[in-house]
This record gives sequence, structure tokens and C-alpha cells, in this order.
Amino acid sequence: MQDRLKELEGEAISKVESASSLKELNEVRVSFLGKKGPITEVLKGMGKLSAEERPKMGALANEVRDVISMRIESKQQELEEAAVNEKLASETIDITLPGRPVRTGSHHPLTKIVEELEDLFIGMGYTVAEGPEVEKDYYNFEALNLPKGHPARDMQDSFYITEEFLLRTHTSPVQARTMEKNNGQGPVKIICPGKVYRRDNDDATHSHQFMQIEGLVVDENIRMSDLKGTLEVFAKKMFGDDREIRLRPSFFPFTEPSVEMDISCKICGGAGCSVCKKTGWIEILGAGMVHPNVLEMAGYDSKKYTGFAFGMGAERIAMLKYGIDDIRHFYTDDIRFLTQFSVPEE
Ligand code: 2NM
Repeated sequence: MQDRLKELEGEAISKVESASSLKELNEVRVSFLGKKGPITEVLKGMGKLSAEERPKMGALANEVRDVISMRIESKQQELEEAAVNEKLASETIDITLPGRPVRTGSHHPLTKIVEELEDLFIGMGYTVAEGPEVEKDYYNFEALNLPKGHPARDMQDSFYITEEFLLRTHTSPVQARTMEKNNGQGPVKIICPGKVYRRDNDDATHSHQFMQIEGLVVDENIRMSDLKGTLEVFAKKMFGDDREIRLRPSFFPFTEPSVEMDISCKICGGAGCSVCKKTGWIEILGAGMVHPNVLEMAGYDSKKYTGFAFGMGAERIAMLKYGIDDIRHFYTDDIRFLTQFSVPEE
């Protein structure tokens, strides 16, 4: 029995050593150490041994089993290591090869202008307000001192959906809604960016859909000088400290008095060129003191509260800031135009 065990040990060790894969090794384990293996068989025959021989033989059988187990274990480690090394060798990468550039998108120039304007006014204490693009005739016109029959609300100029609904022609209705929600109480300080629609023929300077940004401040003691100071800060932050502003009298139904603001032309420095049409000044926006009728319709007491408002087209601001000569560039998705505004992400 002792010889048989030693023989099994030798046999097992040589099979373990010649195993060339983990699968083969496992087969060796099962065939020698498994329940139906030869060692178990030997142990079953122990009943026939004498009482003094039995423990000796048992100890030897255990020893043989342990030796085989240890051999299998170390062979397994060896094979696993070899497998990993082989994998590493086959998967080496050449880190000296140049990388493939990843083409990323970028923000649309209009998005950037709107966000820049938002940041600028948020920095002055404004909050951003939004509203529906499909708007009620009441908020788009009526509440803004444009009663039915007013020449500025000609059916020909707007996209009407029904008698009552149209695509908003400006973002002022958002301001009318905001004031109305306040029930005539407390201050308002908002800017309203968003798409607006007008029935125009598209050309280099007109688009039937464009992005507008309007501001509104309502409180006690708001004066024209507050408007002028605000617009001056805006113009210098947006276009540079070296710019001058001027206000010209104008007319809007929702403001009285109304003004238009120009900034000095940087291209010719005031001497006159094609961009400023030889005037030295470039028109930027419209503004004015909110008409008492507009305040009253929203529920504000116009004897106690006054306000100023202003409005501008984001495309026009972007065109002047970046020297873009055709508004249609913003909507034709020409990659050669768009990538000029791409700044690599950090
Ligand atoms: C402009 C020019 C002047 C304006 C007025 C209002 C409101 F709602 F307060 F009446 N919102 N925006 C306004 C005033 C807009 O855009 C050229």
C-alpha cells in the first residue's frame, strides 16, 4: 500500500508538470484527488490493515494528497502568470503613435451672446424670465398699449395661429406677464431672452425668426438717468470701455419717452465708414420709460411706480461684435461659419 501511494505521488507530479493549460491541470486534479480517484480508493482499503499500521498509512496518504495539492497549486500559479504575460505581450500598444483628434462641437455664436448678456445683467441684479413663444394677442399687444386697430399690429406683420393666438413678435409679453403676476406690488428686475417671429422677407439684415433680449426694471423712483447709466455699463462691458453711447428720441407704443441708443463706431473711430453709414454711430437698441398705461394694465399704480425697459436683437449684437455681415449665417448651419466660434473646452 505504501508503494502504491508513492507510485501515485510520482505519477501525479509528472502529470502536473506536463500540464500545459489550466483545463488540463484541472483534469489532473479531478483524476487524482477526486472522490473516484486512486487515493480515495487506497484509503478505502485501510479497513484491512492492522490497528498499528492504520494510522501510519493514513498519515502517509494525507501527506501524498498534500504534496499533490501543493504541486497543483504552484503549477496553477505558474500557468496563470504565463497567461497574463502572454496577454500583455499580445496587447502592447505603441504609445509613440500620434493620437486621432476628437472632433467636438461648440456652442452656437448666438447662444454665446445670449449667455454673455445674461451674465452681464445677472451681475447687475437681474433675474432671467422666460415665457411662451405661442402667445396670446392680449399679452403680445393689448397689455403693451397696442390696442386693436393699432397700426403696429398689422395682421400682415405677424404670424397669427388663431384670432387669439400668434407667434410672439417680441419678448415684452413675458414682461407683461411678470408684472401682472406681482399684483402691482414690489420691484421687478428681469431680462427676457428668447425667439421672436415677424412676417418679414429674409435678407442680409432681416430674419423672420430672431433672438431678442429685453430688460425691465420697475420700482419706486426709477428715472431716465437709471436707464442711461444701465445702458452705458452694458455698452462698455459688451463692446469695450473706449465706446461712447448716445440716446436719440424715438417712439414705441409701450414706452414714453422712448429712445434709441447708438454706440460710437470703432471701425472708423467716428470719422465715418460703411458700417456706420458715414455717421460715426451704430444703432444698438431701443428703450424708454414704461408707459403708464402698461403699468396700470398690469395692476401697478403708475403714480407710485415707474420703470424703464429696453430691447435688442441678439443677432445684431453678435454681428457687430464679431464682424458678421449676414444675419442668415446664424440659421444656415454652415460648419465653416460655426467652427470660427469654437473655443477648445478646458
Ligand atoms: C424695446 C424698446 C423699448 C419694452 C417695453 C417693455 C414693457 F413690457 F415693459 F412694456 N418691454 N420691452 C421695450 C421698450 C422694448 O425693444 C426695442
